[in-house]
Amino acid sequence: MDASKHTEFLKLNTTAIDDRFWRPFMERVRAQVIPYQWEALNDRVPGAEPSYCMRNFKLAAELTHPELDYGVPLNTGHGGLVFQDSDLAKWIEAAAYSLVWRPDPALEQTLDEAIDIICNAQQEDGYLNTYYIITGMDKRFTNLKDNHELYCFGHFLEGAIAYYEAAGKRKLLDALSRYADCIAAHIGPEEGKLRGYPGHEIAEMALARLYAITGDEKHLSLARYFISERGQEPLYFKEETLRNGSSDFGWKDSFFQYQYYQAGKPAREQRVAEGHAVRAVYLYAGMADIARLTGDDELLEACEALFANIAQKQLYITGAIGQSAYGEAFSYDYDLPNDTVYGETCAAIGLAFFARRMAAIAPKGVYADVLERALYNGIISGMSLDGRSYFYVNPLEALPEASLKDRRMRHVKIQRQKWFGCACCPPNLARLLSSLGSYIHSANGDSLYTHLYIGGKAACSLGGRGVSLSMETAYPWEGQVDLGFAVEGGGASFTYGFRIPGWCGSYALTLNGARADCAERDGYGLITRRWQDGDRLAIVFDMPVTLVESNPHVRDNRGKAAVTRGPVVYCLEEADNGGELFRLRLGSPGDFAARYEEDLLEGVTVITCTAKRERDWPEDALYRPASAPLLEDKKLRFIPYYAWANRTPGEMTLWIRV
Ligand code: FUB
Ligand code: ZN
Repeated sequence: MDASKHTEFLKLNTTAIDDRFWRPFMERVRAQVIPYQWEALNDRVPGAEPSYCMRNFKLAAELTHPELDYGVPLNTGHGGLVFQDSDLAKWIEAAAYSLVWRPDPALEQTLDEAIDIICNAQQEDGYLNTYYIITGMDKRFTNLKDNHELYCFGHFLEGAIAYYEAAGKRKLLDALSRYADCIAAHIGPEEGKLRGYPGHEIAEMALARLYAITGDEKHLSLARYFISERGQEPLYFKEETLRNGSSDFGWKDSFFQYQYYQAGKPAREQRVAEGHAVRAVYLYAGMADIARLTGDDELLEACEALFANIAQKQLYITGAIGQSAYGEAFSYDYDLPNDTVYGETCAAIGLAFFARRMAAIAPKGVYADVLERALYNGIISGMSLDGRSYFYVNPLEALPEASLKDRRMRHVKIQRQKWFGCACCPPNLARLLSSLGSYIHSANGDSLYTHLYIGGKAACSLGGRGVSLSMETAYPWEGQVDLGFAVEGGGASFTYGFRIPGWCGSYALTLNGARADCAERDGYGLITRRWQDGDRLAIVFDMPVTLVESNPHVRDNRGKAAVTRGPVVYCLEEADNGGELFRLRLGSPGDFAARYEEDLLEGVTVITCTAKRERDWPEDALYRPASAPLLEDKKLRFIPYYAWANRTPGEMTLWIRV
């Protein structure tokens, strides 16, 4: 591994987003989503399924400290799912990031009060999980496979780190460090401990982040242990299941036995993404962290292979992953059905975590290309444009009647939902969007890379000098990016690398008003020079409408194309184009026109063209001898995929016959 190429993404507090496209999303999260989710966590949303989340913590605190009275009767049980705690953890994380973006003393006070309650629930030995505190501590750590204890720990640790970094307050971080010690006292390779690991990964990447703060080897080694032990024989999950009285999972040879948990093989031997998609990409992100921190080449090789498997064989054009509703899981290479797809919002978010970590290890365009694809399409499709409703499943083709009447399509909704019994996606979206500033640039002292084109400012140290970079752009609607360099002391020598998006066929560079050239490596344009204070670099990426086809192995897309422009993937909706979208046929890309419409869907570039539509048959038959179809002209209006289902509910399709 070439550690000299490693970079660190610039942290949230050294970047400031000021971007026409992203600011409304972040503002929605700050002004709508975070307050709404706080109400949901407190069971104060009329008509929504109760979350029980804060109630569980209050009850756990009362049970831990009998002198406390939060008004929850002691004889009530734990409410909601076994991993309900994670919803609060994600909310804390999102709220913390949003404080960096917009300080808010009232929100900070709400956080402090919630943290007091959480810490009051903590046990003497550091343990902190409301499900077991309420239902019986004797059962803790007995079902690591399914009961999400280490998952909730991981999410809480991420939340605690975010709040520490945002507000400089350590209370929750200290509580979680104690919880990490408690876990390490029970689980690990040493004699007398459980040789377990998380049934749902995330603790690995959270511990890597904790290690970055504490520098304490024990945090790194717990994370590394979790990764190294996974899938080793004797298989912990099998032994645990037998101990719990089930006969080897009940379903011998079933998919759920090992692969679902990415435990079919040791992590370093894994090459194909499999099992529950969110679990999988969270694991791979953690593996990438540990590979980077420990210089573990074997682990890196596994990460590279897993990333390539996803990007080349199991990735939807929208950045969605997890083809199968059964197990919310990966299925197999080139299986990319558009209507029955699962494509959980959390899975696309997890893929962004993985891609960002791989881009930090080695700036290669393929990583940030995937990050960008997921961000502009299959991630933000998860939230309505008013920030009040969410998709859990993100189909690429939707038919209202099928969602209503076909059981195989029951998971596919054509309207976003207000909340979910299993509400993993909305707070995940909130934490990603409010931390977007930390996905844009990475640096390593003598190089600065821009991975995403998002307007705003960033600061770091390069060539021994403080450098601040400003970026102005109307991306993703326009391909022009204007960069301004402010360099302390007048100048500094360093390499500036900008990603040449995979979708871009040609681009032009201007440095201080004069045409410029650059070296190209691994999908980045590189300019090494002595940068002067006030230097300006302009990049113009050509952004034509492009018809994209998929690899011939992808059976569901044969004879079809998707319309894209820049990083944005487009779709057709019934609201613009009428129903039975499957009857349409596209013409050549030359027919397409792109136009920005300020008043549509909060401002989007739409694409129009004249296509063909199959006419009705004169006869009332289901079949007839094949003949040349009768076609009529049909004007089409494409909208960005992420913005679908924000108007009258109806059909949607992304892949269209050509
Ligand atoms: O199991 C916790 C979360 O709930 C997963 O990440 C999601 O896929 C959902 O199943
Ligand atoms: Zn989810």
